[in-house]
Amino acid sequence: MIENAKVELVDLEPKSTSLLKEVLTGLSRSQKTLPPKLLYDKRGSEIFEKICLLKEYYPTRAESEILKTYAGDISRMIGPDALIIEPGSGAGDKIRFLLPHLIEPKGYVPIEISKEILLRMTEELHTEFPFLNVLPVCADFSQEIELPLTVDRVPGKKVIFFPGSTIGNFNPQEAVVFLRKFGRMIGEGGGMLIGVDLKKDPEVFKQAYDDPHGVTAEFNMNLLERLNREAEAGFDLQNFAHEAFYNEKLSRVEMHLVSRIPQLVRVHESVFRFKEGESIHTESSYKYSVEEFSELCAKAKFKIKKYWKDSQNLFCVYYFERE
Ligand code: AVI
Repeated sequence: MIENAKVELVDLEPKSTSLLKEVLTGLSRSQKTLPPKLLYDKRGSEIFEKICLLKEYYPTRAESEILKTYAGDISRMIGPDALIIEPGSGAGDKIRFLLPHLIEPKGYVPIEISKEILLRMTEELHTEFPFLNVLPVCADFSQEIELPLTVDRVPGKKVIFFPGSTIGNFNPQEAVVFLRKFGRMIGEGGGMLIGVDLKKDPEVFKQAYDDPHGVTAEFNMNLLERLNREAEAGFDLQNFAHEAFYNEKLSRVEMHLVSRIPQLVRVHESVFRFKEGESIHTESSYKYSVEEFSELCAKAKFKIKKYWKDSQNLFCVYYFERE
């Protein structure tokens, strides 16, 4: 336990895996890849916040519209006495739409890797919702997390809140494994409120992931700057370009960094050869129809109860219960 003036949080001490090892492994593959989580260093997270404000990046707007419009209905589906658990809560922007509508919630458990962000949002919530029991947990939600006893023993139905279509950044097999982890965390009868992007006209994806303002390009290129700093790499940013497209066959938007020229790039003690046009795959963002996503969740023993779409049918928020 760590004591702060007002806030008491449970620190599960997130372990940092070796960035260099992950980078060398990814760049050694025939299709060079880098783990998407590396996009989110401090600057990457700031650029991502800018992406969320872009007119072209509809998911944030559409999901917020759903949560605002249907907060009452969603809260009735969740029911009374729920303990809401939000893995990767960040600044907790989206839970704020629901908090005033939840029926006598037992508490809110934000799980966040950044202690600084977690402490700040917990203090803000204490001020905005003085009667809400906030139980912050500092942990990396991508790892297996066992809820601390102080949280696990809180009576009431456990409900995962996982907005933002973050589940789309896992491939479908990984997503099932991940959802099963959530299932173990909440137990039988627990709930899951999850926001997921819908399939649509690929041109809409192109605008959202290769925006005309160049913000997404900056987000992707920042990864190379990070490697230059943190992995002793020698990427010349001028020699790479951001690319994003919808892979219809795999139902996913792919982000790549494409080599503009044939070149050799040093990373620590290794050297990697790039042909002209060869790419590093940096992120996939899977898109699902309601039927496909419900089937995926069924593999993790989640049964669909209800779903809500925004007025333009761009995005979907689902409520599931664990069988
Ligand atoms: C965080 N994640 C759900 C975003 C997405 O849409 O896949 C990340 C992102 N990448 C480019 N733009 C936004």
